[in-house]
Amino acid sequence: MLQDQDRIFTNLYGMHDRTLAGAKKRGHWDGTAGILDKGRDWIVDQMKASGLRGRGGAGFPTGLKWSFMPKESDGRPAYLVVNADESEPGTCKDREIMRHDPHTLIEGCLIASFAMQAHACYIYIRGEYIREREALQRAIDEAYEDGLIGPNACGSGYDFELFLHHGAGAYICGEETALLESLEGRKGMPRMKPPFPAGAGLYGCPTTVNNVESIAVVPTILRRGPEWFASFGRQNNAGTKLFAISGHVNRPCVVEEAMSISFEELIEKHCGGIRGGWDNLKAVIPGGSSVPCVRGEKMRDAVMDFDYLRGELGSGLGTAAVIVMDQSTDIIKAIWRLAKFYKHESCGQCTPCREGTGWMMRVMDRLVRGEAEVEEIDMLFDVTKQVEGHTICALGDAAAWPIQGLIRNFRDEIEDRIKAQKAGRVSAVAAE
Ligand code: L3W
Ligand code: SF4
Repeated sequence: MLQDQDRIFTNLYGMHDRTLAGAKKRGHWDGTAGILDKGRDWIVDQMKASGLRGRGGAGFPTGLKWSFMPKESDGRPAYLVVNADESEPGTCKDREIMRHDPHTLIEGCLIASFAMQAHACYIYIRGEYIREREALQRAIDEAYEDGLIGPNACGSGYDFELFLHHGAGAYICGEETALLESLEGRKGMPRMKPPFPAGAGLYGCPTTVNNVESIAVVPTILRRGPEWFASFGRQNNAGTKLFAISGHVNRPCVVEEAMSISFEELIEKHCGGIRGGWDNLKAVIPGGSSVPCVRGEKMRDAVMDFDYLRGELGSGLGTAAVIVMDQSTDIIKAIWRLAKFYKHESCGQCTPCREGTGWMMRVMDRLVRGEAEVEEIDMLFDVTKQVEGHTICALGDAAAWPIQGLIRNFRDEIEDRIKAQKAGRVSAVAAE
């Protein structure tokens, strides 16, 4: 288990003063100009050596992403955009950073922007996060007043502007190119990739989009060294990580832990165990709503990292939003609810997603009631395969994978419900 002295987010629970004075007492903004003095190549190399993989869901190596930015300016400005549009169901980790440790994020924005020679950075925050944007804006104002950001940031000679932009409630704006469209004032619709944002991003200029947590850990990695960060977790899954644990545990929480901790240890140490005990565990979605659910008995010994959850369990770490469901859960209805969510949030610009999410939701609707034919289970699986990989952005995959996980892991339960319905034994499991 991670020791207290190894935590990056020391104010995760809001126990300490979140103002600039409090942040400085905890070591933030200490020697920032000295870090910038070491140069952009040094910073990028340190980030590569740390092994940090993006914390927004995809796990793309952060240092490598930064290295895609042009070395020499071709006259276009470069931008850093921080994705704070945290909307993945079950996910509320970035919210805690912005509420309680905003200066960690702001300092990270300066250092990361400098490493990519971006003189402007935009934080795009989820529209519903009203208290968080107030807390963050206060902290940004404090940093400006103290000369930490703005012209000659931290006395480094580097000019740096930081802007907070509010989203308006669309999940799709968390997709990086839809976010850029929205930031430019247009409807949030994903762009085709390539070009990736590093080639043509905000206003057609070189841009890096990173998740809040990815940026907020940067100052500590550079102060304590990449070896320190890489000493947590298994190879290729380095670092400490925020886990947001919700559902049927005794104490839901957001906690920082070492990557690759076992699921059992995570739940026992921080959540007081599964509600009703381990025998009562039915299913877990280990990485936010976009990854497939896993049967409870396979999760107990699971290693909570990118490679294990994908390679061994066919699921994923995603945003590390761990949704725990006990035996009282109607798992078909739970996944139906996600299908409804993705249908609602599809931007509609590509046919497999626009039509497929509707199809999937309507079949799920019948499965919840047990009113389908058993053959429709395979048909639904086929539809998910028609959507997966055939869309402009990852929302199509995200809509398909939970249903695939349901069919792979709980086919028996779906069939039982259909049989029970035919025998007139289904209680009213209304899909409202
Ligand atoms: C340059 C290349 N850049 C990839 C960059 C790319 C992006 C990053 C990852 O989806 C996932 C999704 C959700 N040259 C590059 C390159 N990049 N190849 O690397 O890219 P990608 O395409 O693997 O993923 P993505 O489009 O970023 C993110 C899943 O996360 N998810 C949902 C997340 C929701 C939140 C939230 O609410 N905060 O994060 C959870 O699992 O389904 O699969 O920057 O440009 N050759
Ligand atoms: Fe829009 Fe869905 Fe296509 Fe993404 S996959 S661009 S959300 S229609």
